[in-house]
Amino acid sequence: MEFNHRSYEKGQTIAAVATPPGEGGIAVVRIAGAGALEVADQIFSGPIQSYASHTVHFGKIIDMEGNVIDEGLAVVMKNPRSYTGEDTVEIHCHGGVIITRKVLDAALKAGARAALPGEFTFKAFQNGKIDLTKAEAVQQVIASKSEMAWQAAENHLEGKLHKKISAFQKGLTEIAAILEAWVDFPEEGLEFATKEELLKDLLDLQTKMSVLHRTFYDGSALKTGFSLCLIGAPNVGKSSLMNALTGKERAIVTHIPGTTRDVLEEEVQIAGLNFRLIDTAGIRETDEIVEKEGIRRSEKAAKEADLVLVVYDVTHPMHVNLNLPEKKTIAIWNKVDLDHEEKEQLPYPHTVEVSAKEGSGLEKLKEEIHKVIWEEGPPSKEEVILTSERHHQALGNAINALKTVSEGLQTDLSPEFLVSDLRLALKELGTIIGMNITEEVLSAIFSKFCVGK
Ligand SMILES: Nc1nc2c(ncn2[C@@H]2O[C@H](COP(=O)(O)OP(=O)(O)OP(=O)(O)O)[C@@H](O)[C@H]2O)c(=O)[nH]1
Ligand SMILES: [Mg+2]
Repeated sequence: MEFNHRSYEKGQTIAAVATPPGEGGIAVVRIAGAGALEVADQIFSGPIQSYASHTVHFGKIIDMEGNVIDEGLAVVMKNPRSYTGEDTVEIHCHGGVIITRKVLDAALKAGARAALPGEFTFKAFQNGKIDLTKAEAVQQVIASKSEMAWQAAENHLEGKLHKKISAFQKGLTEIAAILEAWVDFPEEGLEFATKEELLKDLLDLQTKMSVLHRTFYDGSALKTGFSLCLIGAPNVGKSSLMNALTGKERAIVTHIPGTTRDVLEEEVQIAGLNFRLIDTAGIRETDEIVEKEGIRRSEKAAKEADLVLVVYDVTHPMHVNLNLPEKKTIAIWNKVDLDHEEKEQLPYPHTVEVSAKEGSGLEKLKEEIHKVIWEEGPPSKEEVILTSERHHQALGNAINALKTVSEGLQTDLSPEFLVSDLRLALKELGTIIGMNITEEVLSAIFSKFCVGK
């Protein structure tokens, strides 16, 4: 459904199922808006409107025809002390598909409107309960697939990104004020600071902003995860390794070379990160048409992967001709549980010995993956990392505008121009936290949310 927040009028009462569809212990139907208490009152056995805020009540949930749907709890939160800042009632019923639909239907018949995706969070943003960086973080926290992606989103939710952006804004506003005074009283020159001091402060801020800007490389990787491709000659144990790393019997394993014909994928968590682990057909010379196509796909998968694990059998060292980039390749000697001769030196800087069969060496392999991914060390838990393309772009625009200012300052450009570029940088920073933002951008942000959040 297209989310057009213009259709939402302040104070309208909305309702949605806030828990995922399917069977569960309980489900929650959320009602928020000026009429939330009235709506809930009509479908709950107790006098909701007379309950104190932040209290929980047991009762029957009843449809508009007076039929009992279920029994459950009503949680009452009165404005402004709720997520959205408006009156809110959450009805906890049994987690069944039919029950939750009936409870939601009852709320809609009692006067609520079906909530659009992200509309509760949109209300929270519009009512000033949270700024835009936090609103965006809400969805990211929900969508996080790995420990590290969650940590990055959680930092935004705690307001750390907002704090950083605000600090940049404050610094730039001070510089802008001095430059503006210079525009107004040119004959008095720069009264409150020398040009050198001003330039130093400006470059200092520019550097800090650039540091944050660069974190987007890590941030986007955290968000989307990494692809990890197993490649090698037939029968070396790629599929066995896929199964050992995922803890599932995902791929067929046999002693027959050429068992895997297609590209298989499975998500796996390694060292707090989300990986798409890809198993491929063994590479060899063949005229067999299906296998040939499988090998073509293997090579393509390896080329596109963030990281390649090239697997060798210690008992039959056999080289495959692949042009793998050294930096993103880890070589694996597999089957070290079997008797074998002295191993030769492989042309890759990262080499690990494992036995997919016995599970030995897997921890070392995970450590090596971690090392190769985070060449310069992983981000610390506290580090604020940009994860949104929108933030990355706005910060980049702000930095570019500042570059024009610092260059202009050095070449004695007229202060009017400097002020105007500085204002531009401030405006770009403002959009990150939701100032002067267009309706289209807001719609795009909130339409990615789930319904009920
Ligand atoms: N002893 C021992 N046998 C292994 C090990 N890993 C795999 N094997 C055996 O080697 C054979 C091939 O394993 P697979 O995992 O199917 O190898 P593959 O690389 O996926 O082979 P293709 O799909 O044909 O390219 C099977 O008989 C496995 O049981 C290991 O670490 N030790
Ligand atoms: Mg296989």
